[in-house]
Amino acid sequence: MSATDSVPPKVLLEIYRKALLINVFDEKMRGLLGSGRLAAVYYSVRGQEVLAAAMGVHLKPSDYIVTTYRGIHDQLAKGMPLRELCAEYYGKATGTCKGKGGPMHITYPKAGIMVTTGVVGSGLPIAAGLALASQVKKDGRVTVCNFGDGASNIGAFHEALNMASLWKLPVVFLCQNNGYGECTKYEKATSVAHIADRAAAYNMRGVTVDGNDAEAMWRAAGEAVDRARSGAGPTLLEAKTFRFMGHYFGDPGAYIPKEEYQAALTRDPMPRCKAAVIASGASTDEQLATLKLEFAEQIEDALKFAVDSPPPDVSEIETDIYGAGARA
Ligand SMILES: Cc1ncc(C[n+]2csc(CCOP(=O)(O)OP(=O)(O)O)c2C)c(N)n1
Ligand SMILES: [Mg+2]
Repeated sequence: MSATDSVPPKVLLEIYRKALLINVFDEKMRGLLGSGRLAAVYYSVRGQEVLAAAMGVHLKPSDYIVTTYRGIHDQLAKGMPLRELCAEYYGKATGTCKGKGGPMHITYPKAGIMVTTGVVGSGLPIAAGLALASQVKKDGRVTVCNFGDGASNIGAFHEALNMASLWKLPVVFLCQNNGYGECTKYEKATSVAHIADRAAAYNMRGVTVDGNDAEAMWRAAGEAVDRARSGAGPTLLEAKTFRFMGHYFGDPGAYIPKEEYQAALTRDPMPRCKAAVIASGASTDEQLATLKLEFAEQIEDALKFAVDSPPPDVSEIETDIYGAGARA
């Protein structure tokens, strides 16, 4: 992968497929929450679909990801099965964590989804640890650590980047800079214009990219993953993006100036990516509309599976919660 490579039409379509699944899933979740059919905490990924998809196409099933509460885009792009994902949201025994983790802790090692955490910044040292394990075991895996712009102000970010750089760990730190940490605008909380500028402090490669541009994101993600896999060390990759739905489900986002929101809408990655796919000749408007219906059906199936599944048995209350011997 080099900085001048252009995305093959088939790959562009694969990116859009992943992004569309994420987009349809996100919309469905918001519908369920709004109508009271699901009671859960939910952090919409609307606006961040394409960057996750463009990273996802570079990853092997055996590669690892770490993500946050705002993580369904990263999880679905990595290959999370819909049924287990939905079941975990409903707290059912068939969920990714047997219904005991919930939305904030989606973890599915079978697809390399190693940790989802609600503690801001806490994923970075864990990702460095996973990458260190891969380096020691020489298993060829790459770890991608997803986090927000706000997380880059947490101490753990700096500790993890320092170690990862020093030890040339096979990890990509993907900062999804959506312009806000909760209700606080980026500029009010962060001292640098670009998060990627912070890489210099750790002698690390830092790259800023338009995360809403499928091709640019695909290229930057590919370069970072290739470098990590080849032993050239980590990258701090900053994808500039925007979240359209507020911090949590129910947040009206009144602190976002109207003009800023309108300007962001003109850069919405979904229509941009769709137009690029159609222009590339890889698909048509009609085919993509059919695909959307197929995804909606798959999601309905997964939701039915979740609703019909049993809750965890009370006898399981301490199973998988404490380490062996922790209660002895
Ligand atoms: C250590 C810690 N401090 C504060 C919080 C409360 N909190 C939850 S999300 C959030 C904002 C994080 O913003 P960012 O990293 O930009 O991620 P985004 O939500 O925009 O994806 C904060 C402060 C937390 N969960 N953990
Ligand atoms: Mg943010």
